[in-house]
Amino acid sequence: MFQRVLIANRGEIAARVMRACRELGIDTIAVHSEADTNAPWLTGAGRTVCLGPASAARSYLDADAVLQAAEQTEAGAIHPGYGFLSENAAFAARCAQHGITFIGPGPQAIRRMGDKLGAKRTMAAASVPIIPGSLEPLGSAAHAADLAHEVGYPVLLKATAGGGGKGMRRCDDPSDLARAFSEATLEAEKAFGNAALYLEKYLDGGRHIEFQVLADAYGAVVHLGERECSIQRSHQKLVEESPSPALTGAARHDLGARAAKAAASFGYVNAGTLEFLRAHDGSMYFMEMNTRLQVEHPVTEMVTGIDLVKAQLAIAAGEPLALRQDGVEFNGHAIEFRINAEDPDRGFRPDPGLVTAVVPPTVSRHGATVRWDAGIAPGWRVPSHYDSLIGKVIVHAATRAEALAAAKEALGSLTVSGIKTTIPLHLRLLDDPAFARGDFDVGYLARSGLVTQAVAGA
Ligand code: MV4
Repeated sequence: MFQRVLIANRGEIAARVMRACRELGIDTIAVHSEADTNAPWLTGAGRTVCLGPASAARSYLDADAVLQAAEQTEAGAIHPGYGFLSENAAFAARCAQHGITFIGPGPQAIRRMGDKLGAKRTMAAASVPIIPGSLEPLGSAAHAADLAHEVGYPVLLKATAGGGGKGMRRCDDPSDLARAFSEATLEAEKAFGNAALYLEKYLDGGRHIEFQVLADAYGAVVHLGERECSIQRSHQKLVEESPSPALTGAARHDLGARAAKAAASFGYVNAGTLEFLRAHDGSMYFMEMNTRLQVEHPVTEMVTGIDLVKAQLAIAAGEPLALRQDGVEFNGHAIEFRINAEDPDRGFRPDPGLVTAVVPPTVSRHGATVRWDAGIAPGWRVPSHYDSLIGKVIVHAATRAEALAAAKEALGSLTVSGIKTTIPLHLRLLDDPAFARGDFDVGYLARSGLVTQAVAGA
C-alpha cells in the first residue's frame, strides 16, 4: 500500500478520500487554491500545498502544479476525485512518467471511453446493448439525414468528444436537421476542440440507471449493482438511490454481469461506471462510461458495505480484488441528496457565501442510518469559483419506504445557515406522490412543478 497519497481535489470529496487514507494508515497531502486556504477539509491532511490562484485552471486543473506538489512532498500516488483532472488521459500518462501512481484507470482506457463513439463500439463488441444510431462520426448533414431516416425521428445529435449532456441537439423532423447539424458542429468544436458528431434515435421518457464496476490489475471484475439517477435538472443529478425502483433482481444480475464483462474486455482497471438509459419499454441501452469515482458512490457503499475509495487505493497499489461476484451482497436501500449552495427557487442560481451554522443530519428510526459527507463548517465562506456541491446526505434503511421516511427526518434535522441550499427542494420532493411511488424519468423534475425554471440572465 502507498505510504503517502496526494489528493488533487477539494470539498466533500477531498474529505472523503482523506478519511479512507486515514483509516488505512496512509499519510495525506491536500492541495488547494488560494480561495481554499482556510477550507475546513484541509485540517484532516498531513500536509497542505497551495497550488495557485482561485481560478481552477491555475490550481486544481494545473497538471504541472499538481505534479510538482506530488514530487516535492514525495507522494507515491495521486487520487484525483471526480471532475478536475480525474478523466484527463494526458495527466494520467504524466503521472506514470513521473513514477507516481494515478489512482484510476490507465490513460488508454480513459481515452477510449472519452471518445463516446469508441465507447459505444467497445460496448457493442462486448454484447452490451447500445442506442440505435451511427457508429462512425457523421460526415455531413446529408449523411445525418440518411441515418435519421433509417432509425426514425426524433433523433439526437451528440458530440463524440462530449458527454454529460454537453453539446446535444434533438431533432424532431428532417426540416430541423441541417440547422441542428451545423449548430451542434460549431458547439462541439468550441467546447471540446473536436467537431465530430454522431446520431442516435431519441428515446423519450427514459431513466438514467448506472452500474458500478470494480476491476483489478489482473483481469478480475465485479459489479456492485446499479444507481438510479433520474432525479436531475440540466444534467445535474440531485438525488441518487440504489437499488433502482425500476429494475428487477434478474435485470440487475444480467446487466451487471454484462457491464463487468465489458469492462474486462478492454482491460479496464479500477472503479468505473457504465451509464444506461432505460427506455419506456424497459430495455436498457449503454450511453457512456465514467472512468472515475462518482459523486453518488456512497449509495453503492451503503448497500454493499464495500468502501469504494479503499478499493480504489488497493487496486492502484496492485492488490488483487478481495471479493468475487458471488460474495457481493445487496442489503436494503440507500438514497443520496445533494446539498448545493444554490437557490432552488431562483433557477438554482449559485448562492456562495458565509456559512454561519451547520447542524449535521440525524435519524432516530429503528434500522435506519445516515451519513453526512461534507466540506463545510461554520465560519467558512463557500467560494464562488467552483461547483456548488457542499455536502451529501445519504440515508440507508431496510426498504425504500423506510429510507424515504428516514430521509425526511434527516433532511428536516440538517441545518445549513447563511446560504441558500437545495434542502427545501428535497423536502418537497419527499412529499411528492410520484417520487414516493418511484414513478419518474429524467424529465420528471422539470415537469413536476417542484422547481421554477431558470430566470433569464440570472
Ligand atoms: C439520450 C437521451 C435520449 N435518447 N440519448 C443526456 C446526458 C448524456 N449522458 C446522454 N443524455 C441523454 N441521451 C438518446 N438517444 C436522453 C438523454 C438525457 C438524459 C440522460 C441521462 C440523464 C438525464 C438526461 C436528461 C435529458 C436527456
